[in-house]
Amino acid sequence: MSNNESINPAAVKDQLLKAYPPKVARKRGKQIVVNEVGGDSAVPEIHANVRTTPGLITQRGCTYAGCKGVVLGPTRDIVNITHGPIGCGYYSWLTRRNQTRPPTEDDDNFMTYCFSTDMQEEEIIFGGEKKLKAAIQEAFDLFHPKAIAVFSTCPVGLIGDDVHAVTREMKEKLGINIFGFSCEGYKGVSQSAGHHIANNQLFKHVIGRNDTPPPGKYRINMLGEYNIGGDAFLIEELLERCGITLGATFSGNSTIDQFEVAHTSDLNCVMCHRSINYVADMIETKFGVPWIKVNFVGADATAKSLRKIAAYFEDQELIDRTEAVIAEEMQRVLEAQEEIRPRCENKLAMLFVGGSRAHHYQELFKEIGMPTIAAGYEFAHRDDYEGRRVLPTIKIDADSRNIEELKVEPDADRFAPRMTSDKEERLVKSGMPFKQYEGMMPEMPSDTLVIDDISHHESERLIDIYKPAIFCAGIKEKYAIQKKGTPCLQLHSYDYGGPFAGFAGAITFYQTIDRMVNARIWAEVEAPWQKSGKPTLEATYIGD
Ligand code: CFM
Repeated sequence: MSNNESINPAAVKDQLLKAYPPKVARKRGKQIVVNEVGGDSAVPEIHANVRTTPGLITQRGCTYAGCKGVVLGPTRDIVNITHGPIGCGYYSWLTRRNQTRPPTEDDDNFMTYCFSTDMQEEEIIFGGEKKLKAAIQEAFDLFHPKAIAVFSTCPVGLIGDDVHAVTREMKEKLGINIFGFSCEGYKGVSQSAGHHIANNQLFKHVIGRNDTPPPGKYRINMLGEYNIGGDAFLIEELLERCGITLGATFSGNSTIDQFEVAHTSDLNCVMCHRSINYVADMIETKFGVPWIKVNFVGADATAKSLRKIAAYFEDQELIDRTEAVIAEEMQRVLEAQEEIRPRCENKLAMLFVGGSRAHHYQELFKEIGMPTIAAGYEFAHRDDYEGRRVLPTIKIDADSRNIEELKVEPDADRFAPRMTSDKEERLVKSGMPFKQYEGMMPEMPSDTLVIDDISHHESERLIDIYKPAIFCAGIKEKYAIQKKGTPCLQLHSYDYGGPFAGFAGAITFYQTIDRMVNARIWAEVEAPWQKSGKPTLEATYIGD
């Protein structure tokens, strides 16, 4: 462990900013915050969801990635066609992280295919709509899918192809659900804009198309669980053991049929607040389904989330069954913690990931005694850092105005409040956190560093200063970090490990971290001649 107690976080911030020209330092200065948790969990304001300064190496992805790769990617029976150059489709073909389990071999699963219009120079010059129509027709003829979605890449927006006109025309012609997304990579400041665009279209074109509720007494949806490395499989199994029916997951291990009936469930549980809080809000307004924030990353968090769900339905049998599952699982979890904690305790973690995991994974580190000394999101908004309480004070800028905000009204026939006002009052009084998310910062100790959209330079300096035992990030950062002698766990794909959700996943995580932070190999990354400053081999030319 480094002597982090003697490190002054404000001085670290100055160190990080020192290399920048004054204008850049001023902007980054507002995105690097020394956390300070006051009374009533008040935290300092952070600058977030703003454009990355050109020239800085960011961890971020693009809007298309957020829409196609993240939100729609894990749904197995929609043919997702990328309208654009082949690279965009290929690099968002996430077969490793997006797992799915069709119930039978005859069920559609298109996730093993990569569909693209493969735009060439000719289409960039003369337009690509004809090629897009042909691609939709070809996919229809080959697969007869229930639905086809079309995703716009940067050149599509630049040349002005109208994907919505094409999808409308083809929907009429082929008689299946076909819809498009204006999710050009440049459309927003990050993949966050892509989530919003994806969710708007799913809400307009898919959710609510089938009013027949599937069987099940206690029916919920999981929102913002993308089945990375198989996480959703573990969550599904847990819910089933407790007696809770999962109507739809947006969108890990999902199908379009599940999306279409999602509005008939009785509760929405939000895992990743950043990517999907819009859907939770819209379903509530239109159909009357309330939502709560849950977290299935971390054993304690999993237990807490299951208890919240069971409490919502106010059925003693369900509550008892849930408690029995928790008790059984926690025994194994505590045994694993006891074994691993002494080897990991007080080793420092840093997490710089996406828009929710930098928060959720702190839970797992805490459970084996590892403090998170610095954390941040790539693209989250202020509410993900500071909590939803700041929503009314977030300024809308030109970039966020660029993304459509749907006006949603209660449905004239189908709006059905799921609770009587008595029940709601009772639950709220007992602490049921409807429509709440406290954010990451109130749960981090004071004097930790919170950094939005961290740059490569800042990551390197942080590692030099704190010498963390582990740094969690993604594939773009992984090898640069490891070359500095610090192990890096990818939290976007779990490298080749995981799943990490629920109780069984927590144990796998403890074991993974134990192996990584206690491997002696990291001390050997520096070569002998780098350590001594002198060459270890000398040679003299002796001539012939
Ligand atoms: Fe939500 Fe995600 Fe994340 Fe995200 Fe992502 Fe992701 Fe992520 Mo990578 S939706 S914000 S855009 S939890 S792809 S499944 S791992 S950056 S922290």
